[in-house]
Amino acid sequence: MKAPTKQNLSRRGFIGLGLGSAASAIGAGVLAQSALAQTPPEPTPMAGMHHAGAGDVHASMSQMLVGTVDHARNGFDPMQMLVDWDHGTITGETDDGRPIREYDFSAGDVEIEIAPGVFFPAWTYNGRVPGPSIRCAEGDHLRVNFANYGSHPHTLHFHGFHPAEMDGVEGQYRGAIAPGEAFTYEFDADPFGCHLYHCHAAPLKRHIHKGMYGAFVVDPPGGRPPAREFMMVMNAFDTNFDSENEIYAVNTVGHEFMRRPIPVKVGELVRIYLINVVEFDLINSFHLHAHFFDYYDTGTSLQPTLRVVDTIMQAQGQRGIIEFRPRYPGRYMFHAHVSEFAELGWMGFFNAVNEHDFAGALAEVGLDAEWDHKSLNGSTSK
Ligand SMILES: [Cu+2]
Repeated sequence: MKAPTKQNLSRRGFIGLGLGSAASAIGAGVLAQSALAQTPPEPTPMAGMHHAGAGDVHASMSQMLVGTVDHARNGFDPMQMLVDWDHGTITGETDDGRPIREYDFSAGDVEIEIAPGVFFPAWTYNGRVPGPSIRCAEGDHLRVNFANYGSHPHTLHFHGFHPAEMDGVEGQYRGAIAPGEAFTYEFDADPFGCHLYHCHAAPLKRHIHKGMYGAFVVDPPGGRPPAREFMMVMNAFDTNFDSENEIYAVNTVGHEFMRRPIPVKVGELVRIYLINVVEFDLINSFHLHAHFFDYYDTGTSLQPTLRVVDTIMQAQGQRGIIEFRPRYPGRYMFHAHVSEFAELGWMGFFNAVNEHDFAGALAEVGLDAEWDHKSLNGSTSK
């Protein structure tokens, strides 16, 4: 076996790890020590971006963060993250005939742009924040190959039923996976619902707020009714490390959906898998303008747990499914019903249009038919 070189363990190397060739190099379970060569980025100074200076920020942005974020440089786009489910690769079958779904995860240190001109030294899964949006069907057998290319020990802790050995908690069983090491987590996807995974290394709040989390959606047998589906992780960033957040968002980039409203069609069912991972603040919330929705707490039931509401709240780690139908054409805000979060980035628009205007609404925000297709075909239940 060819040993990994320093070059293929670079940032691009670890992002690409899931895509084949490099994966075979970790079969032995230990990565070359050159993985340790990565140096963590220095914290970026954030003049004026702390709470005390928030008034200045607001004055300069008149309710909105000004400018645009370079998604190509980041390597991910919040708009694509709404629909880019990772279904893994079916690599076989269990003895009792269930699919074995395999996923590749690599941890690494990456600087990301979380608002126009605001950079954050993140710890990532597969080079992105949030990490890949895992999607599968209830009962699938999952194999999650995890390799740590980062500068700190990390784990993968999935919410769901599984044996203790697969719980991904530092100090327990296999525990934290050290830099340069690898481990495969293996368990059944159960129960169906809207779940999450995150790192469970100490100190937990630091590992989570640095960006180590993502969606874990398990489809029920038979699936849910057809809908346009979006994955939204409510997150936030403490850019000056004072244990308070300076930027709030859905899918990492503050006010992205203010700049680029999310296209939806009048009358269609819209389903949002909503997950709150915000550290340091006790409660987050989701409010939709001019509509009411049904809410399925944790998504573990096919019956709504709340009907006809326009605001829900989630503690950290809480999540659920929102369903609504746009009634009239127009732009409708959605945001945290905590004004501070909304002003610091957690606010966006849906752009509800009639069928004949939909292609235009897509083009306006740089989207195409592929995005439309993905938003309607994310489910793994057939
Ligand atoms: Cu970690």
